[in-house]
Amino acid sequence: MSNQSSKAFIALGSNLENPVFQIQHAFEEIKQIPGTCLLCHSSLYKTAPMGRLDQPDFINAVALIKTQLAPHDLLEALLMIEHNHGRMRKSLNEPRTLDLDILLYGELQYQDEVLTIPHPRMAQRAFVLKPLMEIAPHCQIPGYGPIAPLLELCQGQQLERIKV
Ligand code: PH2
Ligand code: MG
Ligand code: MG
Repeated sequence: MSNQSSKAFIALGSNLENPVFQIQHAFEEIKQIPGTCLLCHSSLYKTAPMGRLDQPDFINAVALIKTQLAPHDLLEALLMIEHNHGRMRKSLNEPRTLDLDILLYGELQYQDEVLTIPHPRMAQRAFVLKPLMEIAPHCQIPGYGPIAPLLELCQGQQLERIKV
């Protein structure tokens, strides 16, 4: 753990076993990650599935954290939370109790076998960009630029902010 901290954005998604509860519980668990504080999170959004369409709607949100963990240590902590939520991995894009993805980590651009930052599909997904817009409207995605015009290009994607 470093004594410097970085800001990072995390995407949360769930479409199994009371998704609203899964996401709210995940916020609490993110607060418990060592060397990490949850600065804020977006509202919850009900979103139509992308990729594989024959699955339930998702609940999605985005969180902003400040962390002393390096990206791979943060990833490990997030995978542990997914595991605690009973996440099973049988096939790609299957329904899930909880998905936690690192979207951005400071200004970092990085890629290896397990981790790509910025998240490689975030710039095309309204279910990421809309909650991100809510908490960080002026945020820029390294390599892509500001998020508002990217969100404009996602017009057809259905999502609805929910009150809980
Ligand atoms: N996650 C995916 C694939 N498709 N669709 C929605 N609406 N929300 C998601 O979180 C999501 C998805 C793979 O991680
Ligand atoms: Mg994902
Ligand atoms: Mg994931």
